[in-house]
Parts: sequence; structure tokens; C-alpha cells
Amino acid sequence: MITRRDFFKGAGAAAVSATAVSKVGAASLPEAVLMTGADTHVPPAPANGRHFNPVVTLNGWSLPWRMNNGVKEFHLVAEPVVREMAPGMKAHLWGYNGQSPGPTIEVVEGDRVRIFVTNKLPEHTSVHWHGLRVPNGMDGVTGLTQPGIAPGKTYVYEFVASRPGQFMYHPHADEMTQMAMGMMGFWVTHPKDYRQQAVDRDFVFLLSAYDIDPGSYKPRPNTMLDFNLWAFNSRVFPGIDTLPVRQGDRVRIRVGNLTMTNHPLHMHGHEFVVTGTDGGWVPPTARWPEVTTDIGVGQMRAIEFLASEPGDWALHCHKSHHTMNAMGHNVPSMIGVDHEGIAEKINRIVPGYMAMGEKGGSMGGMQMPLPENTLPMMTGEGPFGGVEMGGMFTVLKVRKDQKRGDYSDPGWYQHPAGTLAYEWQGELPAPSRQYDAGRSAMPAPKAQAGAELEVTVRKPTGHSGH
Ligand SMILES: [Cu+2]
Repeated sequence: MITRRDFFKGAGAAAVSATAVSKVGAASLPEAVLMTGADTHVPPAPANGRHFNPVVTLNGWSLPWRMNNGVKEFHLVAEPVVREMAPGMKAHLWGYNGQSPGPTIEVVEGDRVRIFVTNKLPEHTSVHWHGLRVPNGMDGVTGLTQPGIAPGKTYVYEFVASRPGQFMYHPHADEMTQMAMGMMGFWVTHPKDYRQQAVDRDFVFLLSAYDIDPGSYKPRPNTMLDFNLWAFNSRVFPGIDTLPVRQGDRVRIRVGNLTMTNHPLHMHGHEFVVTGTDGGWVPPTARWPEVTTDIGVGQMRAIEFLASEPGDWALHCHKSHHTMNAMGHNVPSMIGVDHEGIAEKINRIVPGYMAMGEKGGSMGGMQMPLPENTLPMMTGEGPFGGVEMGGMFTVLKVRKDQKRGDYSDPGWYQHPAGTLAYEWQGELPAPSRQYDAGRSAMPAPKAQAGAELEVTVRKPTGHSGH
């Protein structure tokens, strides 16, 4: 839900107009629009300024602006927020205007932009406009290009958005803490001519990671690699909204990575091309088809495809630990070990303890009590049972009858007869095994004396040394 707040209210000053385009004088701050909740908000067509095709921020929203003598003015408020990461789990993060990530900022190539940044955090901050061409003094690097914005203070950034494409914003002040706490946002500079690069659906989200102990609410900022919540826009599966599209739509998904590791983003059912990076649009002759694209730390990718195949297609990071929620990594492998009842006993001493099952990690038969404010490691119900996922996982839903501009979830896909995997009920032939000499059609390899150990041993040549 988008709400508007009068930023001066606390100080007892007069209320600011509650319309998106405020008619307050030039000397005033633009209102700081606030978001509560984590729904996907489809932005309306721009009310003023040059026309563009707005993007849809997954479980997020775009920041309203006001025009002031031809300048597009935004107001960001850096502050502590409560983010629901998935139903049943809330994180106490830092973000902008009520949420983490902050709102997406959308401008048009050539726009003069003025951004007011108010700091309501307990420490200084700044905003770096990641990838944008700005005058050096607007680059937002604390100590290098500006002093930190002290708590309670407001700074003004002003520049012309020159290069179209996909960008991010984040603090360049106590970065380790502030980014681990969720401070980041997406930025899109649309082309001057809205018909350029036009697609039917244009989704954006940021990759972020948190280390929140089971049963607690705050991330640990000191964690370097062992995060336990891998998020699209500070949401984890099954809390991430689906991407509903109409069959035949040209679809773009823009993703930025502000975690500490790379994420190979994989999409089922379609191949795509990387049409844009943080450096701009890739010339068509330099594009190649893929089904997985690796998004490095600090990078952005725009992928595009024709949504030709109807169905519910998984879209996820291909690192299997990144499609899980809070999990213990210091767990012995119990595959093949009969340990019935043991986990239960340990759980009485160590609440939240989970062992990998002896038949694999599936939690199907285990009903461990979870600490409060903790998500199951693998969860989510699909039409055929448990999806056994978490973290960076969502579903692209391609439907013939999805209306233009409709982003509501169409429900589960109804598979046409004869297009669904099914259980074999007949007799099974003996399976062939490569080295099963008794039954296999493949002859067993014949060993020749000495042949299997033909290894050349080289003596180390040693360094000539300095
Ligand atoms: Cu990943």
C-alpha cells in the first residue's frame, strides 16, 4: 500500500499536499512517499514529464516524483524498515521510504533529476548512483566526493540522466553494514523515444542476501559468504510474486546483483538473449542465446525473450543452496544412515536442529518445530505437492488469455491432455548398466597388464628463482 506522509509533520510544520504532483513552492522538499507492504505495484503511465513505458518492480514499486520548473524531483528517506520476506517471516532491515529495497526510480534520457536524500538512520549515509554518468561531486562516495549525510540531515543530488539503461543506487558509506541491512534500489533511465527498446512486459528486481539467525529479526552485517536468505527484492520463495505474461509477449527481465557472490539466473522453457548490461544496450550482432546467465557482483543484466511456450516455468538461481531458506551448513551427511528418532532427540537440546534425511534432504516426512519468525528451508506448495524450494525462485506464467497489462496471478497451469509426465504402469525391462558384465549389452572393459596405471611422473623442474 502506498501512503504519503508529510515529512515536516514531526517538526509541527504545515501539511504538504497529498497529490503526486505537489504544488508546493520550489523551496520545499518534495513529499516522501512511503510504502507499507511488499506487493508488486504496477505503476500507472507517467502523469507528467516525457512519456515512457514503466517497468514492473517485483514485490516493489516506483517512486512518484514532482516536476519543478522542468526538473524531476524525488525524495528518498533512508530509514529502518520492516520487510516481510515471505508470509510468516519479517526482517528488521534498513531501506528507503518504508521498504527494502527502496523504490525504483524511473527517468527519461535527458531528464534533469534532483533527488533529496534524508537520513533517518542512526549513522551517516550517502547514495551512490551505480553505473550512471554523473558529475564527480554527485557520485555519492563518502569521504571521497562528499561528507557522509549525518543522521537527521538532507542532501541534494542533481544531474542529467544521460545514458539509457538499467542501474542501481546504494550507500557508499559503511557499505558492509548498510548493504547487508538491505539498502539498495533499482534505477531505470528510459530512452528518449519510448518506442525504442519497447517490450510488452518489463520486470525489474535486485538480488540481495541476508544472514538472519533462525528465531531472530536482524541480519548479521559481518557475514561475508555464508548467508541463509537469498532474495529477489528482499523476498524469498514462496514470497516472491510470479511473472505473469501473455503468450506471444516480448518480455524483458532486468536484474542487478548487490550480494557478495554471483548468481547464474536460469529460466525454464525458453531461451533468451542478454540485450543489456550495466554498460548499456548490447548491439544485436553481439548477442547470443542462453538459458542461464551469470550475474556477477555489482553487475546488471537485461534479458529478453519471446514468451512462446504456455505453462508455469521456473525462474531461479542455479546455485542449489540459493534456492533454499535458512539452512544449517554444519550438518553431517546422513544419507544411507538409519537415524530415526535421533534428530528429534537432538532437537530437544538444540531447537531448530535439522538433519539431512538418510534418503536425501527432503523434509517431507519430518515435522520439526521451527523457531518463531523462521521460514522452512524448502517449502512452497504447487499443484502436484511440495515444490521444495526457497530463496531465489519464482515462476514465469505464460498464458494465452492473460490480458495486456494484467499482472495478476493466473493460478496454476492446466496441462493439455497428453502433455504431462505420467507414471509407467507396465512391466519394466532389466535396466542396462555400463559395467554390469553379467547383464549389460556393453562388454566389460578388458584390462591389459600395466595399461591402467600408465602415468607419466614428472619431476618438479623447480623455479630458477629470483
Ligand atoms: Cu544464487
